[in-house]
Amino acid sequence: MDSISQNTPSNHVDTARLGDRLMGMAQIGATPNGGVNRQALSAEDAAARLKMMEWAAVYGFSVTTDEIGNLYVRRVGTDPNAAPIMTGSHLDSQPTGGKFDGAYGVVGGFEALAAIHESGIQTKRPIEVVAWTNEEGSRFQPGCAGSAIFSGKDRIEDHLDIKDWDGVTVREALKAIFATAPDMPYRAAGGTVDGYIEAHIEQGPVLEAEAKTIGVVTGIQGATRFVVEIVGEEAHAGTAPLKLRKDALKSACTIVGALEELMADPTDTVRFTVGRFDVMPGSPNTVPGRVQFTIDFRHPDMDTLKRLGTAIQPTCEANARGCHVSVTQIVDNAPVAFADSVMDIIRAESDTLSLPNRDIASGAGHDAWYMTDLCPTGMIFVPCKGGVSHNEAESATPEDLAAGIRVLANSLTLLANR
Ligand code: HGY
Ligand code: MN
Ligand code: MN
Repeated sequence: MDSISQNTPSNHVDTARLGDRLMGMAQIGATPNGGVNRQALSAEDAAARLKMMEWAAVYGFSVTTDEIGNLYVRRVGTDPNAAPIMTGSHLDSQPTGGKFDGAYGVVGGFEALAAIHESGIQTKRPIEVVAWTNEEGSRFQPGCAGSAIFSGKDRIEDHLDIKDWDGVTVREALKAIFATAPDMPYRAAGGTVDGYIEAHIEQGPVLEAEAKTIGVVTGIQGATRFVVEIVGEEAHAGTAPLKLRKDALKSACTIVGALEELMADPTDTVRFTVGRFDVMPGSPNTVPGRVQFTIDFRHPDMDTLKRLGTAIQPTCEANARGCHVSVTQIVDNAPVAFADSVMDIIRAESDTLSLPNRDIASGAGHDAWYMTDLCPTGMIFVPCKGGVSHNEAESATPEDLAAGIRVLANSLTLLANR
């Protein structure tokens, strides 16, 4: 393994600077409980992108965007025709998100680029840090919009007319984002990439429990998402006899109970979540006529994902209690395995830096899902406190965060000189 012998970029990763930038980013959309709410394509998202542009200008890195608003910060290589090496993650967050989910991969990716720059190493290939649009899928469903369009799995037309919960479309939200940086150069989403590594907090308890600093991520489990709509009949809470009601809420509760039974798993491997549940019209004295809820269902095994996934619709229909039920699948991501060649580099660089590490599978979804279709892809995990994430209490130590970026900086440099 040709590791970097001379002035290695990892020596230029600055723990304090990385921490300051992460805390600076966390100020954008900061919530009173110490988390962030930076919804995709919101004013907060726009402010986060502008901050990336400010940092990029200091180093002379170029910044471009594409039709779905992905943001690319690029350091040129010596070979202008060489396909880039990319790193990155997302700046959008959950409504009660933490400071590090996504932001670590973007701000940390930038720190790696700055460290490579300060080391004076000229890489053959350009290196790009990307902030992917709408990874979380909490405002606009589904998520991973930016990486899915970049990889060609989705077309931009598949996303532009998607509405958020207030009826705003992606198209309208994008227009507002582009207006905040009208002179930003454009490029088409997509193109050849020679390698991708994403740094992310683990969002689980394993690394912390085993006192490992680096997770060499082996892949991501399969994930599916469904939207269930139940239509009954509004009625007067005081007059309508129960036997005549088509109560969408009661039907929804029966359905969710039946789905819980379907998904019961003594090995605790199935991940089944009803995360959003809307009751209409939502008046205390009107029998609910419509309920819409989401199902997020994940599993590492493709057959189980298929078997249980195909049982969702009939289970909903069998428990409709006289209401009309429709089930729409909006995410269907098979499990992915990362490239051995990238995992080997991450592992070797962790060992070179004497960072305790282990292989680990990702339970959470990431933009790296889609990059596996394009190029050798990998991820670097670092521990987070108690494995807590998608929660305002999410936290990680400056030392672990910097260690992950040291491995990233050296790994990107090796890939960019291949
Ligand atoms: O849902 C996920 O796995 C990711 O955090 N958006
Ligand atoms: Mn994330
Ligand atoms: Mn997330």
